[in-house]
Amino acid sequence: MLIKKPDDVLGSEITSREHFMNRRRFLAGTTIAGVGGLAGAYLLGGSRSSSAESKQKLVAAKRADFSVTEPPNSYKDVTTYNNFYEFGLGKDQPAENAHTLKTRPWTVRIEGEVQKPRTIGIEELLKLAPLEERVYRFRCVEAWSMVVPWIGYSFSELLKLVQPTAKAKFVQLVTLKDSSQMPGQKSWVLDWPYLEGLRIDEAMHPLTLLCLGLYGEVLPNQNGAPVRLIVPWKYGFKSIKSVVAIRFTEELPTTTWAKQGPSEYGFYANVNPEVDHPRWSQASERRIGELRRRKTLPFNGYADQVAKLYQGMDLRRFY
Ligand SMILES: Nc1nc2c(c(=O)[nH]1)N[C@H]1C(S)=C(S)[C@@H](COP(=O)(O)O)O[C@H]1N2
Ligand SMILES: [Mo]
Repeated sequence: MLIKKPDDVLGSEITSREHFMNRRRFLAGTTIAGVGGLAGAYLLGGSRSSSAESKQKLVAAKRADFSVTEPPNSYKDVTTYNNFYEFGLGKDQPAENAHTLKTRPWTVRIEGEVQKPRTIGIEELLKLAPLEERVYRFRCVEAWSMVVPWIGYSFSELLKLVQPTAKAKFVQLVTLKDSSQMPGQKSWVLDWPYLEGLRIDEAMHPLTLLCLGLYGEVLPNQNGAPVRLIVPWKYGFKSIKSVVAIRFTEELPTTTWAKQGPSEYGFYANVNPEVDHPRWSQASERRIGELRRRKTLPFNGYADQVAKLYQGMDLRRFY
């Protein structure tokens, strides 16, 4: 079952859940009426206006084995409380400002240590593998969290496509750099473009999501349209938005936050309640929409699936 009602659910979350269930019912209906035997994902079309009602819908099969049963945050929470410094530092600024981002046409360059380097368009990415809905916990390094019904497929589908060479030990991802579309890049807040990276085994882990949508539709611009990464056991800053390049490398790649504040933000950034940020505790978190704080879980609750990737590593040193 998708959702179990814990006693600490707030009114806003109950509303969001109804909204979510209605949406799912709507999508299930269109599947039967519209496409019959077409397996996996397809697109319903729709206009490219920024209003929530007219966003391109995505149909995705629920991936229950990869989903938490906690209630998702409301669509409003997920799309108005954001971190996306390319559009300002305030949580409400991405929703206000990200309409200047043009998400069509869009291509992603896949290069470096791969046998088949290539550039792939967003329409092809949307069809590369069946879309799945995965309800993940999402934990920001600033000690707030959400639960989000993302849509996408395992990042490893891309690895199958380009076939990394034996030298590929890491992967670096790069956000668009264009200050005419991303006005925040006019100020030197970060060293643009935003860069992130993973070890190749982390990138291959099935939980690592190439994310193309949320709540039954393509990603809103403020959430990193048209394509981003979601790594649910790591702090949110690893989940890089609006990706234009993916590079396979032999050496550990540069990442924006590790460069910005190496004593505060490590390359691994695994959620770890036992390793505090130098300026605040990571032992607990505020779930957006809730009053009581929750205890933060090791690897954000995904330890059973991912702890083995880090066996023998000192996670205080490799934070
Ligand atoms: N390009 C880019 N990606 C980014 C960020 C950013 O500022 N720029 N912020 C990161 C941080 S700190 C978080 S918590 C998440 C927020 O994702 P959300 O707004 O969809 O919740 O995006 C991450 N990816
Ligand atoms: Mo974050």
